[in-house]
Amino acid sequence: MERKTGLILALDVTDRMEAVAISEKVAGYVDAIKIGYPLVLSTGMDMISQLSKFAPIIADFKVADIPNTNRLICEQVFKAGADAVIVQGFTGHDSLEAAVKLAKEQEKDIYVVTEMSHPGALDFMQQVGEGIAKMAADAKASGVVAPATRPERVAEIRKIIGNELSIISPGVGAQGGSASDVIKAGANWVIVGRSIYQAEDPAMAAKKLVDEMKEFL
Ligand code: NUP
Repeated sequence: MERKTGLILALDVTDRMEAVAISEKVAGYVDAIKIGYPLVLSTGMDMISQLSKFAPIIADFKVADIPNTNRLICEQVFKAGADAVIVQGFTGHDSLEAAVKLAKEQEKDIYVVTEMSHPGALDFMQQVGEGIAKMAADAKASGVVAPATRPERVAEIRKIIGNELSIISPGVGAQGGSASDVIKAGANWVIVGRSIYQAEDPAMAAKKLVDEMKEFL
């Protein structure tokens, strides 16, 4: 994924026409569009190829299975036209390696969730976040997903993974995180959903975020 703006749209709407309309409006401000279960379950997998004409597509399916099933899932998602898949890291090295191997064969990307951005991530996930980050680096994943709600954790994770891997970071806006703060802490991209797609003017909301991050990229 090429970094031009540092912004990834999280398109968690459930209506096909709305998804296309928002993508059209913000395409000039985003480096990728992240879609997940809300949109794909309501509209179908062909939504991926339909939106891929606006920007590269990151499929946020948080894949979390045994190696063989991880590989089978990623195969289908890439076949549908996605450029990247988000997988969970807590399933361990072999599950991750199966996804990364397939992605490399197809010149696609795998992003690994280290610890999530919501408060409940402190219950279990945070304790293993650093180990997952190290595993993602060892497996040569393209990058990790780390929380904009905790820029200090993003800075920690950056130290562990070095500069080979990217950090894509959700939690800006609706979840309370700041785009410029997390970019300063070491994220390469922010992932933003509601603050853009629920805004009266999504293009303006996206532009504001891009302008805010510009000097720190
Ligand atoms: O830790 C994570 N936090 C998170 O919010 C990992 C994610 N993949 N996400 C996703 O990012 C979440 O599912 C949603 O699609 C997006 C954030 O959306 P919003 O809070 O900006 O609306």
